[in-house]
Amino acid sequence: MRQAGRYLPEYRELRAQAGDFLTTCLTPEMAVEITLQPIRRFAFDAAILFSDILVLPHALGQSVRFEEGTGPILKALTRASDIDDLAVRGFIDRLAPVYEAVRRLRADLPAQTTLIGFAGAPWTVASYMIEGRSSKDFAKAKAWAYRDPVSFQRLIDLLIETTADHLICQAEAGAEALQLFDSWAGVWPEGALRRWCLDPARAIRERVRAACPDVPMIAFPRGVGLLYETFAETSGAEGLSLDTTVPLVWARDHVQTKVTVQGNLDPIALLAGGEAQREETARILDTLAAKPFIFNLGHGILPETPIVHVQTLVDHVRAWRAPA
Ligand code: 1CP
Repeated sequence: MRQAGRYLPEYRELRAQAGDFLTTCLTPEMAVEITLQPIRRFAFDAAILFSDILVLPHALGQSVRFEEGTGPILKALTRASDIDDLAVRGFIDRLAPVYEAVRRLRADLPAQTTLIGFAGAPWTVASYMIEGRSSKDFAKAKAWAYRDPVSFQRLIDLLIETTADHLICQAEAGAEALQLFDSWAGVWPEGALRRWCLDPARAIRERVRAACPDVPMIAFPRGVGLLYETFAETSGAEGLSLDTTVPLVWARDHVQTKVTVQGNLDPIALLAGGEAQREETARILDTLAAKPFIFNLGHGILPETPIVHVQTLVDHVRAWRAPA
């Protein structure tokens, strides 16, 4: 969950010297260095590659840039024929620096530190491709899917294929686990959620398994509520990343019985620190840590988070022991 980033002074320093954000992602030396920064400080059990979900639309020929303070800006797809203009042929070559960073990281990381590769899930990536930026209501992307599901399916299918290839290349370069981020899955009603989020996750899982049978996958269908259980049953993912809103006792009884779970500390509890952080962390550990479980946040760490809160969290989790 974004363990690198602006809450670390060494990250801010490197970014201030580096070029634009996308170039930083696509320069192996920098991607490697930023990935290692939080590991040096906290010795987490796993390192997540520093990259972004939007390197894929960039590699497909769409104009993508990141603006300070605003976030990503893309040249939005506005009609079905824009999908046909995407440059699928050769897209993987344009992502070669990502795989080079993975290879170097696997060589540089301590052997016990798991390296996680990742990609955005088709719906979340499609939402940026159609909205052109972060959105509150996803009206353009959702309306496209409702009005013209045939062309929307074409975009999702293209993203299933290219995302699976992108993940397979990361695994072949040395990623030992893969995470699929569907950060905006929670905006759909049930039927659409199954079609645009669950089915694509399963399709990607199957493609990746066929190429790399031993590499586990963690899905993050953020905000899907009760459908977390359905994801556990049918997505094929070995792990599910629980968002902050998922009730833990329910998750223990309905999700953790089927897959490994990770989560779901509120990033704002970590930002606030103190008693709230301590209580929330203890509640998660006491409810979930007796079965296959990875301690994590429910969403990305916020730039204003004090580093000392992260260290306190790491110490708390490492000191936890199952009740005798
Ligand atoms: O630990 C890490 O840094 C891992 C690398 C990582 C990951 C897994 C980054 C670097 N981005 C992501 C995934 C990502 N990118 C997601 C899915 C996870 C999530 O929901 O957080 C999404 C939606 C994006 C798109 C994105 N990238 C946005 C828009 C978010 C929104 O609200 O619409 C933004 C602002 C970024 C920039 C970005 N990517 C990564 C970092 C560290 C940053 C911040 C850049 C900076 O402040 O310098």
